[in-house]
Amino acid sequence: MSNTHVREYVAHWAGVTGAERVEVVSAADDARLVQEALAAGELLPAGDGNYYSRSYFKDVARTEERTVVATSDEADKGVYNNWKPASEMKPKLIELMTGASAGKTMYVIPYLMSPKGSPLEKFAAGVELTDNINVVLQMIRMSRVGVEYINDLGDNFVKAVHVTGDLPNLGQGTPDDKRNFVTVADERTILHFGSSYGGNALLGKIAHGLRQGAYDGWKNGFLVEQFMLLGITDKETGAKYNICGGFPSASGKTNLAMTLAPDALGDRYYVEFYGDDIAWIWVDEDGVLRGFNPENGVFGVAKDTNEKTNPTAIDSIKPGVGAIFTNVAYNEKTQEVWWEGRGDKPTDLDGWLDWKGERIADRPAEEADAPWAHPNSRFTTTLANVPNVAKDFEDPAGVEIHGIIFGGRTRDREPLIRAINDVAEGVYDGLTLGAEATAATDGLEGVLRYDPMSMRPFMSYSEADYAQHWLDVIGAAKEKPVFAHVNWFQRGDDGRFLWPGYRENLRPLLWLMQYKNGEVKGVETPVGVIPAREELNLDGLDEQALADLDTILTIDKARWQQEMGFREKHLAQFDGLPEAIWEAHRRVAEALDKS
Ligand code: GTP
Ligand code: SPV
Ligand code: MN
Repeated sequence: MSNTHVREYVAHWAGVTGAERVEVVSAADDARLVQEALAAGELLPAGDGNYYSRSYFKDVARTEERTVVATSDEADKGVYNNWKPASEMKPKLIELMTGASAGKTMYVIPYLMSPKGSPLEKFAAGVELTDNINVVLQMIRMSRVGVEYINDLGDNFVKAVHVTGDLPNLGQGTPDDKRNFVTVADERTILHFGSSYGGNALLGKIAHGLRQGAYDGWKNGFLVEQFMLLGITDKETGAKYNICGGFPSASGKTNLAMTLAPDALGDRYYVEFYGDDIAWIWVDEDGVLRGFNPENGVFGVAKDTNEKTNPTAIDSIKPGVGAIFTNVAYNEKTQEVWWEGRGDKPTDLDGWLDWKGERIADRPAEEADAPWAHPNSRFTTTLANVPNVAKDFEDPAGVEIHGIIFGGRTRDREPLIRAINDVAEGVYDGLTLGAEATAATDGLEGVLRYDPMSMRPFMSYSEADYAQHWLDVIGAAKEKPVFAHVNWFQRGDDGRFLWPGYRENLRPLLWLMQYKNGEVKGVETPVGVIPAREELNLDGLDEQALADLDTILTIDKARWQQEMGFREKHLAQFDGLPEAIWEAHRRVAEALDKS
C-alpha cells in the first residue's frame, strides 16, 4: 500500500485498538477470507456456494438513538441528526475503542462508493478498519473494494473505524448502553463502536454512502439520498425513463427496483435495476439532472421475498453466487435457509434453528408462533448477480433522472399515486413523508412518524438547510423531474392491502411517465394529479384489486385536512425552513379547503 496517509491512519488506530495483526484486503481475497470465516465458525455454509451468519441477538438493526452526527459547528444541529460537538464525541469513542480489538486482526478495507471515474469520485473513497471478518465479506459484496481505489488519493479519503466490542456486555437498550455510532462529518471520520450488524458496521454503506455523503453533498452541490433508482424502456417507442425515489427503511425500495422484470406487463417494457438503497444526484455541466448508485451490492430484507413477489431477488441469491444470509432460520443438517414468506413452512423440524440459533423443535409452547427469522433478517448479494441489473450500471456519468417519487407504509389517506409538477411542492411532499416505521429500526416497528425524504435516520445537517439544498440542486436542472407520491400499503377494514403491490407497481409508474409526456391528463386534486381509472393499464389485474381500485384513487378530504394540521406542527420544528416550502404548504391547505 503506497499511500503514506493511509499507512499513518492504519498505524494510529492499530495502536488505539490494540489489534494484534493488520491485514489489507481486496475483493480478490474473498475466496480465502470465506474459507477462514468458515473455519472460524463465523460463517456457515448455506447450500452450495452461499453462506449464513447470525449476529448477536441484541444486535439486529440500526439503533437511531445511539447514532450521532458530530461536527465543530453547532449550526449543523438539526432536529433528527442527534448532533453533538466533535470535541465531546471523539475522546469518548477513543476511550471505548482503546484496547477493544486486542488479540484480533484489524482488516483494512479500501473502498469506493461510486462507479470508477465518476465526477463525484473524490467524495466516494474511504478506508474502513474493522476487527470483524463478516464485515469484510459484506463490504466486499456491497462496495468496490481494493487498494487500487485509494493509492493515489493522498489524504482525501473517509476514515471509517469500526470496532465490534464485546457484544454480550454492551448493555444494549439499558441506560448504560455502550454503543456509539458517530460520524464526525466535518472531519470526514466515522467512529462506530458496539455492533457487527448492517449499517452500524458496514461503514461504506450508510455512514459514508448516506450520512457523510449527504454532508459532503451539501457543501459541494450534490444530493445524497436513501433512494432506489430504476430505468423503464418503452420498447415500442425506444424512450427510456429513469425514476429514483425514497421510501423509509424496509418499505419497498429493493423490491421496487428489483422485481419489475421486463415481462411484467406483456412484452412492451424493459425495466432495469440501478440501485435499491442509495442515490447520489447532481446537475451536470449541461444542466441535466443525473444520478448513480454508489453501492455495488444489495442488502435486502428477506421477509416475504419469494418466487412470486420477487423472482429477480430469488434469482440473485441462487446457489453458487456467494450470497450471505443474515439472521434468517437455518437448518444445521441440510444447510437450507428459510424466512417468513419464503414459501411453505418446513413441516419436518429436524435440524431447524431460528434466527437466535435455538432449535425450533425444542421451543416451549408459548413461543410456538414466534417468527423463525428476524423481521429485519437480510440477504447480501453483489449487483452482478441481479438478473435485471442495467447494462450501464457502472457508467461513471450516471443516468438522467426523469422522475422522483416518495412513498412509505401508510394505511389510509395516501392514494396509489399522485403526481406533483411544481418543484417546491415536490420538495414539500418529500419533507412531509409520513409512514409507519419498520423493523429496520430497533424498537419502533409500526410507529407512525414523519421521515423527510426517507432520510430521517441518515440526516447529517439541519432540515432547513436540507430543504434549501434540495431547492437549489433541483432548481439548477434545465428540465425539471416530475415528482410523485406513491403508496402500495393502503389497507381495507379487514387489514388487507388494497393494492397487490410488488410487480404491479409498474402500472402507476408507467402512468406517471405518460403523464410527464402529456399522453394522459389525470384528475386534478388539491394534493396532486391522480390517475383516472381508465388511464391505468389494468390488463390482467386480479378481481380483488380491480374492486379495491376506486378506494385508492380517492382523496379523503377530511382526513387530508387533519393531516395538514399535523404537517404544520412537523414543519414548524425546523427553524429557518425556506419560505418556498411554507408557501407550498399553504397552497395545498387552501386548495383543500376550497375543494
Ligand atoms: P431497506 O433496505 O431497509 O432500506 O428497505 P427497502 O425500502 O429496500 O425495503 P424492501 O424492498 O426490502 O421491502 C421491505 C419489506 O416490504 C419486505 O418484507 C417486502 O416483502 C415488503 N414489500 C415491498 N414491496 C411491497 C409491496 O409492493 N407491497 C407489499 N405488501 N409489501 C411490499
Ligand atoms: C436500512 O435500514 O435502511 C438499510 C439497512 O438499508 S442497514 O444497512 O442496516 O442500514
Ligand atoms: Mn435503506
